[in-house]
Amino acid sequence: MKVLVLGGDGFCGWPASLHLSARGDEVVIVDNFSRRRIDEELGVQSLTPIRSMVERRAAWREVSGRDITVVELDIAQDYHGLLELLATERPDAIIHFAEQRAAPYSMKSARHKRYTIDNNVNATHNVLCAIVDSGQDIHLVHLGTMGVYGYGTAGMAIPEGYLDIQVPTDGGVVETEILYPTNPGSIYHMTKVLDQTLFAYYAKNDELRITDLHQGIIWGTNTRETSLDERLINRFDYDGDYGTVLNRFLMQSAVGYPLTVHGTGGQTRAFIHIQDMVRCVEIALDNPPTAGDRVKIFNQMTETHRVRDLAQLVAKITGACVEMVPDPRKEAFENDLVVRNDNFLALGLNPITLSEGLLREINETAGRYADRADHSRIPATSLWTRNQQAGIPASIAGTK
Ligand code: NAD
Ligand code: USQ
Repeated sequence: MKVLVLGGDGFCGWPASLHLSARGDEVVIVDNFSRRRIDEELGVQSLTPIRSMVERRAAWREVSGRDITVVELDIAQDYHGLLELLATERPDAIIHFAEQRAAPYSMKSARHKRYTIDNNVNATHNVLCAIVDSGQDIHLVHLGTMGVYGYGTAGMAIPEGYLDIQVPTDGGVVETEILYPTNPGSIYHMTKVLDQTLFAYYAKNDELRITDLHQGIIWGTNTRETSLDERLINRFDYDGDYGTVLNRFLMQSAVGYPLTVHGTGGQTRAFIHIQDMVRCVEIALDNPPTAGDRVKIFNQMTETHRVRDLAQLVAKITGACVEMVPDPRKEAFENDLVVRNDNFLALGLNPITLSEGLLREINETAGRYADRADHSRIPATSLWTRNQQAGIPASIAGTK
């Protein structure tokens, strides 16, 4: 199958591209390298020494004997470039990873909010519009987020996208189905809610074949393919804007920084290992909806955990100390989260669990590159409102 991987230089896109190339798919990476420019803007680099795309591609050719095409293109801004690319490449499927994906970055300032909305919503709409304009029957697989649902469950397990409801009418109770009500917790998460509406519209009006993967927080760094050669190594974000919670805890334990639990640490979130992410993308590609179907939604997660429990688990394995810090986000102090993920399990996903993988991640990645860490970039300082405070540990600020 020929696959365009939009955002193929990123944390998820790079390992997904290699995984698909390894199984024999023809892969075309499309990226504007904005994520590497954001590293410069924030003055921080991936903990792992990621190589340029030129080196990555050459290394993959050397290691696997397979080639990946790379196209530099801004899919949010260059609609005609995207349309031309579809005409020349004629892909069977597009995987869309190309969005600004950090909630804290999206809340930094008015400029960051506007950039995130502009980039993400335009990117998604351009892709949908170009598929229709091209006249081709291309399956679109999009990486969405568990955060579209919010993280409360009203006592029920969160279904995969759709909620069965009963509506009282004059003629009696009518049974119907709606998209699960949305409750985004940041400007970034809101862009994924807007994406959902774009998908529903294009599936209905143009009968596009669309799969939306509501993904939880990824943990881990490397996959089978990115581990084959150090030049293929994946990025590892640890800074207060892009680092996600479990990878931050792994890195903090490796560099001797207190594990920064925001607020009470009562937030429960959904998680998935990066190797399972690439497997899920493969499964989604191989099981497309039929033209005219509603958007196919999968919850792409394998476990749920409370943040303070994760911190305790990492502390137990490594001896790190846990520190409660102010929560820079406006979010629930405590929430429970139960999620259905039957679709992927039924299609053959065999999840990697935290208990199997944590120690390996610490030894192979966080510990190995610990000397590349800039400690000043660790605390989360982007505030959701003026009433929040930066998540700086008191022991580091010197106030304890
Ligand atoms: P990332 O920032 O590492 O990768 C995104 C890539 O897209 C980058 O290489 C960036 O340069 C590119 N890009 C952004 N805007 C673009 C544009 N307009 N044109 C072309 N390229 C553009 O992010 P990631 O962690 O790989 O996430 C990929 C997707 O998965 C995102 O949509 C994100 O919302 C979703 N997701 C990620 C996680 C996670 O934990 N990392 C969890 C759930 C969902
Ligand atoms: N948290 C801490 N300490 C930290 C970092 C985070 O307690 O040092 C807390 C946060 O306050 C939050 C939770 O951990 O309650 C999760 O934060 P996160 O940064 O790991 O995850 P989030 O901001 O939700 O975003 C990440 C990805 C995003 C993806 C989302 C999936 O960056 O692209 O969409 O996970 S989900 O969370 O399921 O919506």
